[in-house]
Amino acid sequence: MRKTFCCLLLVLSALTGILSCSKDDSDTRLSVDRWGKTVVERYGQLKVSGTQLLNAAGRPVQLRGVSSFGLQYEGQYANEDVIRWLRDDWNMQIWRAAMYTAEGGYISRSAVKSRVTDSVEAAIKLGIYVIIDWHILSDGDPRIYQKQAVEFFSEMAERYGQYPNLIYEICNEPNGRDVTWAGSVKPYAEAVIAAIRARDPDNIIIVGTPTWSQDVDIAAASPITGYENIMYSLHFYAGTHGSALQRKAEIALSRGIALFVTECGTSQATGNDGVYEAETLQWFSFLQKHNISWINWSLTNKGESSGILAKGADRTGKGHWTDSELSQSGKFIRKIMRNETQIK
Ligand code: DCB
Repeated sequence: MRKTFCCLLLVLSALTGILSCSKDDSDTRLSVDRWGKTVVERYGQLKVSGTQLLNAAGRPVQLRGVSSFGLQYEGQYANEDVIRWLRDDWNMQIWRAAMYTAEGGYISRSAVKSRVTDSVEAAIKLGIYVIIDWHILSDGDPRIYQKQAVEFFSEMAERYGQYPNLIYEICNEPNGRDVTWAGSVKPYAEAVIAAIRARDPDNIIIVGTPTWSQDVDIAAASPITGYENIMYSLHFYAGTHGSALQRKAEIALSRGIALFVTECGTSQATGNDGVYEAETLQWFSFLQKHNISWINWSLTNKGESSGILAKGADRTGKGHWTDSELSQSGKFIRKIMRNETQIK
C-alpha cells in the first residue's frame, strides 16, 4: 500500500514537472529566473510572426519595462547601476533609451549618444532587452532629420546589430496635421529600415505611427512590406486615451500587424495629472489579452505624475531608491512589474 502510494506520488510529481516545463509560465514574467538565467538567455533572438512577438523557440512573449526620461535632461540614470537595480528590484525585462532629437537632444548636442551606447552596453551585460528610441516630438515629421537618422541607425546597427538584446525604435511619435502615414512616416521608415537591414538582418524594428503613435489602424491598412520583424508603436496615456484607442489597436491587429507599446503613462497625455490607476490596469489587461509588450514612461524625478521617482529624489544616478523616493505611479508600476499586482 505504502509502495503504491509512493509510486503514485512519483508519477504525479513527474507529470507536474512535465506540465510546468511545457507551460513556461513561471518564468515568462521574470527578468532573471530562479536558475539565474536572464530574459535574453531564455528568449534569445526575438522575431515577429503575424501579430505576435515570439522568442527564439517560437513561443509568444510579452516584455515589460521602463523608459528613461529625455536623455538630454536626465541622462545620469542611463547607467549600469540603475539598469541593474531596475532589473533586479523591478523585474525589468527591457529598458528604453529615449534620445530626443530636438529640445536640446541629439541634433544640437550629439554627445547625448553616449547615454544610448551606455544603455545598450549595460543591457548586453545584464541580459535584458534595450530599445534605442529616436525620440522625435516637437519635430513631428520624421523626414526633417531623416538623413541624421539613417546615419545614426547605421552606426548603431553596425556596432550592436549582432546582439539579440537590441530593438530599434525609429521615430517615437510622429505628429502634426500634415504628417501622414503615406506621405511622411512610411517613406521615412522604408529609408531607415533599409539602412538598418543592410547591417542587421534580424533584430526587431519598431515604426512610430501618426498622431503621437496612435494611428496604428492607418499603418495597418498599408504596412511596410519586404522586411521581416517589423512592429508598430502604439502609445497611450491612461488619463487621456481609452476604448477608442483600444478599438484602433484591435483594427490594426485584425489587419495583421504586430504592435508594441514602447511608451505608456499612468497620467494624462501631458505626462501630468492622475495617477489613473484603474484606467491603467484596464489597459494592461487589454495588452495582456493581446500579448502586447509595454514600457512605462518614465524614470524622472522632475515631479510629474507619470514619473516613477518622487520629486527631487536622489539625483546621483545609482538607483536603489527606497519606497519613499518613488512616486505614486512608481510604486504602482513597480508592484505590477514585480507580479505583486495581478493583471486579469
Ligand atoms: C509623449 C512623448 C514624451 C512626453 C510624453 C508625455 O508626448 F513621447 O516625450 O514626455 O508623451 O507628454 C513629456 C514629458 C514632459 C516634457 C515633455 C516635453 O513627460 O516632462 O516636458 O515630454 O519634452 C505626447 C503623447 C501624447 C500626446 C501628446 C504628446 N497626445 N505631446 O495624445 O496628445 O505633445 O508631448
